[in-house]
Amino acid sequence: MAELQIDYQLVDTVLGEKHPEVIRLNPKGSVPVFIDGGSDEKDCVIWESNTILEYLDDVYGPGKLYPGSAAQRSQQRLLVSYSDSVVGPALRGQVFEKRSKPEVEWDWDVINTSEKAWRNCLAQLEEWLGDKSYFTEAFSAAECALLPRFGVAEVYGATVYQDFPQIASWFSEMKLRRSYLDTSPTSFIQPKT
Ligand SMILES: N[C@@H](CCC(=O)N[C@@H](CS)C(=O)NCC(=O)O)C(=O)O
Repeated sequence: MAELQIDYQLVDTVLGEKHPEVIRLNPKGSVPVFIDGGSDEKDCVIWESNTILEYLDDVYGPGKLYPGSAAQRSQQRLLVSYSDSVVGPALRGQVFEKRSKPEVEWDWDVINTSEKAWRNCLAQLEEWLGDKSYFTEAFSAAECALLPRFGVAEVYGATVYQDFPQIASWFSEMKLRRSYLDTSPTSFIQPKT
């Protein structure tokens, strides 16, 4: 939404507690849940991030999040799916471990397993990116899906740069985008003591 410069209202959920509206609106109980109240019909409620991206592109920026040919758009959809089903789960172990316990109690086996899975993702992404500035010909939903993962990786101390020069240069460029500056996480969520 920041990328498309759409006004939006964020409703935060408390870590570890399901917001009653999330339970009511989403049978999976996951976030994000997106509500577009500006539609002519009734409110549009969407609860999968890939479907949210496609809806935003359809309604607010035709071709801005999914630009290019059918082949390019299919690559963008594959990258969004990879971000959701492989990259997110790879990082989850270390993020959940670090935010749920004080540092002295961290289980380094969990963190190291997650770090290894994340580095495998970085190696795969490095190959797909090659020497391009974006994963496909232009900035797209692929960047929108992947960049928040990198923001989270960075604040939780996962590898972001080492050994992956193409990804390092892509990320340092992407970090300058207004939408990234406005939405990226700036601090690690501390466990409750
Ligand atoms: N495929 C879903 C994944 C969403 C997801 O895993 N959300 C996590 C937070 S990042 C969540 O809601 N976890 C809490 C839960 O599932 O109870 C999407 O893309 O929206």
